[in-house]
Amino acid sequence: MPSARPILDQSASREPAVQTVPHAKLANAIRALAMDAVEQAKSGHPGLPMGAADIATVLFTQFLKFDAADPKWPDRDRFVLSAGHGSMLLYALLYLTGTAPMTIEEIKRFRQLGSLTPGHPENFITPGVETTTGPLGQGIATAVGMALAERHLAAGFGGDIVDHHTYVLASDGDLMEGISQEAIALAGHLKLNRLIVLFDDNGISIDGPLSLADSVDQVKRFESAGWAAERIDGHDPKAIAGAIARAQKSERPSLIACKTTIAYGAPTKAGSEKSHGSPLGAEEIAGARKALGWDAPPFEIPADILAAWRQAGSRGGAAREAWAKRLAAKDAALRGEFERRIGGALPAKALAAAVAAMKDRLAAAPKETATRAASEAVLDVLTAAVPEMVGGSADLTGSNNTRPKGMAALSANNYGARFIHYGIREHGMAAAMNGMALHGGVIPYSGTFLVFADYLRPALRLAALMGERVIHVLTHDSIGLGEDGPTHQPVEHLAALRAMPNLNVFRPCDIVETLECWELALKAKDRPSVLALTRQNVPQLRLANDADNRCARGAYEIAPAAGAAKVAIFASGSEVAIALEAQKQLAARNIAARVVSVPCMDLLLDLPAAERKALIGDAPVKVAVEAAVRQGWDAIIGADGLFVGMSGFGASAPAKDLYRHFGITAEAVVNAVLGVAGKS
Ligand SMILES: Cc1ncc(C[n+]2csc(CCOP(=O)(O)OP(=O)(O)O)c2C)c(N)n1
Repeated sequence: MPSARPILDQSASREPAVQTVPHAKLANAIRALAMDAVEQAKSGHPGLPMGAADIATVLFTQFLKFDAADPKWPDRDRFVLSAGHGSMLLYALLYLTGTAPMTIEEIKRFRQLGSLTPGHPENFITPGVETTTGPLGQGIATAVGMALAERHLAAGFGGDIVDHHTYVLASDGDLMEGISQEAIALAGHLKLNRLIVLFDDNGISIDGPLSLADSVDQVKRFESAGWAAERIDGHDPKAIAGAIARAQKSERPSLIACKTTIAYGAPTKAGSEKSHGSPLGAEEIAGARKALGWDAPPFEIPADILAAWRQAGSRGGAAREAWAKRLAAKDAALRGEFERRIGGALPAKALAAAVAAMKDRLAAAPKETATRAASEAVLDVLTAAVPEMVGGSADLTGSNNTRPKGMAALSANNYGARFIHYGIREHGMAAAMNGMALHGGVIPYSGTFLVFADYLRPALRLAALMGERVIHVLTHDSIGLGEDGPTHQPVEHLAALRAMPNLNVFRPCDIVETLECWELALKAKDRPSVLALTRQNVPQLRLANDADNRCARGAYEIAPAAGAAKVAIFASGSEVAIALEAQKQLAARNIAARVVSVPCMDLLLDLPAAERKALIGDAPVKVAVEAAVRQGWDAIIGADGLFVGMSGFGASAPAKDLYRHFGITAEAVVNAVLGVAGKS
């Protein structure tokens, strides 16, 4: 466990000037940069960086285990600025500690196009930023996943190479958001004692004092969730250091509620919402400089102060080197496995062999089964081949079929296990999964009902934005779930998920496609995936033993037309069987139809135009069949295409009755085609 190592009394070889830099000057460097950058950009949030500067200074100069020379060092402590609007705090820290490539020029370009200093922190833009934050509550919930991944990997690889903390700076807004409740409950339950949340308890949000809308006692709230929690003066460096030192020793995750003044140092705007999200103005900044005793011009950090900060940035170098030696001394197989997993490479051979063997079995003995059960069979095979897969469910384990045989439940007594009971916390689950993926070494997958994608969507959106490999198994994917009725029957969800950039939405039609879609989801290293799966049984439609992954282009012709196609029927998931039946009925009327299975519309639409057009073909009549709303399908069938699906909410009844009632049948497809034929 890293101990408190104050930089100011550490090394005999240090420059005398550095040794004498007092805390206030180090913190004021952050304040000055935040004020000046926001002023220059004419937009941004100076209040939080100025208020939280003391907390951040103590953390970064005395506790945080990091090395500015290598911001990706796997055993570094993670720091998550949950209140992403305070991004200048993080940018100032990166610059001051000397984390390349953050420079003063980038600070001057705060919030400008192409800069390393966008409005909110983006992990894919700025080295040293652990996760994208901005939507309040996401950061703290993501950090739970990071802390969980740390414990999981420590159990697997040993505490001598995985041994770090996750620190969060959270604001009032973070703690007011509902997702924070899911996150703190999960962290408390799992006793994630490497998680330390520093709460910037300034009592101010955008509308004014928090008393307008909130009267929660956060310390009691966290305590009731199983955390250690205490209140301190967030401007007293000794109090901050004492609390962090105590938190590091705690058996539980820790909340440190740091009482602060927003925009500390600003003469008239400190303590007021006026400093939250707008430039302070020249006069106020001049007053703050005076009050803080900061006389350096804008964007200039006096050499002694910068040197002290740079020293803080490099103080973890020795720890990193020692860690690298410990890793190098490990058994070669274990080291190789650790490096592979942290690097995110799949065990390619084992995966390919597992997929091929399962295809052989399915070709020899086809299976009619629900695709959710197909997914379970696939997971039995894949989780054996890919040990970094960590599963879970939001209390629907038996329905989502995400727990393969023999996968033990992860708990505070068994962090090495691979199945997480997230509880009924879809949003917290998805955010924690993001944190695990960001931490590295883990491929998180999990489950809930497709209709509850709405409950996790904000976290999924961040996964898509960040390009993180998380896999959501979303079962009960249509009216085909039957009796639970319209509250549980997704209709708009496929369209809504397909609308999200950089997310692959898979809806396999049978067990073979389920296997292929899982393989694609695992291989999609730079994006999240959704697998939309049925509750009801579907026949195995892919009977040949195809060596290639036919789902890889998003769509493929599953049944060609006998002769030149007059009709092309496109379908996904459970409706592919309906399309194939319609093809037969049309053939009986001498109408040649081809059927195209569309397991992933996103991949199809991403194809180069010529390839996409060739797959879609030029049959004069195009029909799409999907037990969901039409939106999105026009890209394939055109505005004049025929659509057989849903146009409103479902109903409570057995699945077969619902398909008939809503007219999603082979006969309906045939009638739609004949209707067009009749008109022409
Ligand atoms: C989910 C979400 N809702 C709303 C916002 C817009 N927003 C940004 S900061 C903020 C509240 C600011 O209050 P606080 O969290 O206390 O931050 P401080 O004023 O201390 O900087 C709001 C509502 C957001 N970023 N995320």
